[in-house]
Amino acid sequence: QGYKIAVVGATGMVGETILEILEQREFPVEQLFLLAGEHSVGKSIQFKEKSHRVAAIDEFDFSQVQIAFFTAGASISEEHAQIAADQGCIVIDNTSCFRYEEGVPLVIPEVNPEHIADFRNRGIIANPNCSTIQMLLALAPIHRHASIKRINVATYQAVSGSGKKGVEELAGQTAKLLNAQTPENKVYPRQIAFNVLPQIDEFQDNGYTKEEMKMVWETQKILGDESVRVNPTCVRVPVFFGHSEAVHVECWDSISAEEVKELMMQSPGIALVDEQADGGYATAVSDAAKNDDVFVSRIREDISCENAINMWVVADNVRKGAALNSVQIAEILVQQYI
Ligand code: 2RA
Repeated sequence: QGYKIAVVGATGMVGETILEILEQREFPVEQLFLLAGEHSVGKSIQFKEKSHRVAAIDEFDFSQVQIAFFTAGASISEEHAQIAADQGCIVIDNTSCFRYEEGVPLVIPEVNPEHIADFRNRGIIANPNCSTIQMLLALAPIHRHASIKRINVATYQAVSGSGKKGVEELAGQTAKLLNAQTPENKVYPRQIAFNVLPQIDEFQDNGYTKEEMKMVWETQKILGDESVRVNPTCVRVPVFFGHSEAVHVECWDSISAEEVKELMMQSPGIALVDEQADGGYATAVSDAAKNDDVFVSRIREDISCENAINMWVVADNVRKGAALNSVQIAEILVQQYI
């Protein structure tokens, strides 16, 4: 049996990767509808060796499909996603539009697949933010084993998190600087080439950025535990693909580095790369980019605090951080619900 699928935002980086992953994982697509905002209408995209024309979302009747992936930005989701769900399809939304709404499940398939059943409330399932997904893939087994009290995390996030325009800005600025020209900042408020920016998304009233608060709100919702405290600093780095995170986790119960390594080895979706030797750890470029796993390295007990562990977590932000996670949600939907 095949399914009728729509991809909204098909020409963006995440949309393109969703199509690539649907094909790679042989998702049973019977019919595919590619949709986008006005600027991309009429473009042609290949899927399974067939060319598909991108159509306008405004004219689309979503009752023709069973699943619609939304990945065209929060304003498009705000305008169209609930209408699409009301027309009868299940929306898997990749934006921040519905993540914090009650009744909308926020799902990482390896962590809280049981929440998918709540799609029945609104017809919408939200995909978490990339930096939360990779962190919780590594931390959920620890939470189940030793009950997490507090998470301290610093992220090192790739420019592909801002889509194609982020990648173009880093490439363009790098080329200009290497040719002794002055770069322009269009996407980021400061130069990103050869630099590190302690700001992702807009500032909130409490002095944190929205990207940082996403890690707080989403962790508590996905783990179903508002007592877990999260203290994040989110940083943009001049890396094209792959977010890295230095994670420090403090637990209520005792936990050792050996136990964490054992948990990581048993957990689906995680690759443990942890040799105490030069280069014996995962990095964005050499391990995470273009891979599906979340890589965990540098697991060690905190020498300054009881029941606490430090670790390094790296993943492809466009794949597991967005497209793959959405496709995995769709796989569970078709296997168990529709
Ligand atoms: C970023 N979190 O890396 C975003 C992408 N969703 O900018």
